[in-house]
Amino acid sequence: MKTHLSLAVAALALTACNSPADKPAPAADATAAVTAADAWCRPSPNGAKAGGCYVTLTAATDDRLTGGSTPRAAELQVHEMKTENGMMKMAQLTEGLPLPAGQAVGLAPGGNHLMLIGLTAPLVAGETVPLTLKFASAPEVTVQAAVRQPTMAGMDHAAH
Ligand SMILES: [Cu+2]
Repeated sequence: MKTHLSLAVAALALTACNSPADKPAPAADATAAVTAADAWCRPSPNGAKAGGCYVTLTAATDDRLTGGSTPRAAELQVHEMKTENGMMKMAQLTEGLPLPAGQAVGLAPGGNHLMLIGLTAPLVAGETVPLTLKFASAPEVTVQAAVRQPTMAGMDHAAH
């Protein structure tokens, strides 16, 4: 019994020694940065506990938008819209939203968006909401999002 045990330990030690120790180190890039433009939020309907915000992000190096925070809500999540059985549903992007280097990634109504969950007060058109966005590599960015109605073509007709 004792012999078997020590053999097993020896085998384990050998395995550990043989495992590749030359894993590539993560690229420590000091230039990792994300610029945020055109941040805005939709006014939240009366009594709604959640609100949608949108922004255009451009990362200097490959990165991911992982989440964020705002003093206006308990949580700020990154959501995607997907169609399931003909129904539009939204889901949290738990792995974050990929931001390829140098490419402007737009979050917009009907697509990826920032979800404010547990609003402290309704988002009212005309006010400004600070949003702090967090990334996998780049330092966090705080933007001032203007609360306004969407200005998409066709919106006037939708109001009829
Ligand atoms: Cu959402």
